Amino acid sequence: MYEILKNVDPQVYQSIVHEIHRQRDQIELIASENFAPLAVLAAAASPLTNKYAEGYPRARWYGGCQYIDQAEDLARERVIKLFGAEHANVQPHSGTQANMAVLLAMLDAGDTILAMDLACGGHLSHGHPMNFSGKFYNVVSYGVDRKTEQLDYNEISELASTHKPKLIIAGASAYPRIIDFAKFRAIADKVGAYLLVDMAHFAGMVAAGIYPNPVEYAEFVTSTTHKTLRGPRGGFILCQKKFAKKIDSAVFPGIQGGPLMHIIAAKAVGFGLSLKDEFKEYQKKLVRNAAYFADALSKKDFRIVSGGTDTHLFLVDVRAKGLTGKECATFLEEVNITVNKNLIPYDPEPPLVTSGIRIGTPAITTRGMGTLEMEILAECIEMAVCNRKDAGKMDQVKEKVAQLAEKFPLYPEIKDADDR
Ligand code: DSN
Repeated sequence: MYEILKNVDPQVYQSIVHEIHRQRDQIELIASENFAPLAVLAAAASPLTNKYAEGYPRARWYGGCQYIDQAEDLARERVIKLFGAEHANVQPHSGTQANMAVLLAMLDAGDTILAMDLACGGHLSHGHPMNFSGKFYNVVSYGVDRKTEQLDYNEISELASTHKPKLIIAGASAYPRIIDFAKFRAIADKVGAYLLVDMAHFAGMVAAGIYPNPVEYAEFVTSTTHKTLRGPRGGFILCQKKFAKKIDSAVFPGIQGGPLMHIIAAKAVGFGLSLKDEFKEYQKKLVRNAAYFADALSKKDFRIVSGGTDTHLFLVDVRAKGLTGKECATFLEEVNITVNKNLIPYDPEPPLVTSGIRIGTPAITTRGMGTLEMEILAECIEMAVCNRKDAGKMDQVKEKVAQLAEKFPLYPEIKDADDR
């Protein structure tokens, strides 16, 4: 598959081959990652990358767009069908750019937004002071209840009444519970605010009908395509028809130039696959795996933030094991288990240290793992954490992880990556 690259650019070829092997050999527990199907990779690597297509189907600035128009039409039609939306823009290069476009379309600089604090599970583009969203707008943050570690809708309602935001953002990057969109809608209506739901993390579950559909509640819904949705890396926006023009103009020419047509074609392929019954089964399985995994770790005295999960991810407070999140992630990487360190709510540690790790099941479920493997992985994590200074025991965990990786091969069709 990469034979041509091997001859033309052996250095980049090596980097790709090593990364394919890393993905095959490690157990990927980063909640925002997944393994895109080969058909998605094929579209993403196609000559559509060559085409400039500023504008939208049948209204482009360039000639020769008849075939890439078909790809963008397919992506839009499929994502509209998948989520029951009125309008879709599939051009945002990422989730952050999808959010940026909605804020640009609907707000003036200095307007107030109410959004979840990154430190409690929110996202950088929801108003972090170092992000455009925190620099251009007046941001009021909500967190989670200190005791339950879950959203406190009364607090959100009070903050909305006090600060009268023009737009409220619901959605998170590290919140394991189902978000009550009806409550957010009622709060937004009470203060006359727009509601934006960023469903990047749980979009796959929404598509499968096992998580409430934010399209029924919010004027704007943004997402990425590569997390639970298992498409190529990218973003999209869904909105009510009456906002379509504003949103489309905010994406182009507002914040982006030429769309990435190869990625839009790959999004179309991903959305097509998400419409199939197998995808629904996959989503049910990854939620079951996450619940089982969290429970298995909790039985080994790991504290699970908020007591569990309803979704594809959960947070583990690792302080009781005498570790910071950063140390825990490092020890796990030594045995080929990949996680990210993550702040837990009201974390006393700074963001580069943290007291927790975030674990997600999208990628391992794509590899075919089920509840039995969740039990094995929980054992591996406990063994690595408890025996981190014992090289012999760490080798044993590494071996167990290697057996698991071998049992669930990744991209076996990519043959020439075998010579490292
Ligand atoms: N959404 C972030 C994550 O969950 O990893 C990346 O921006």
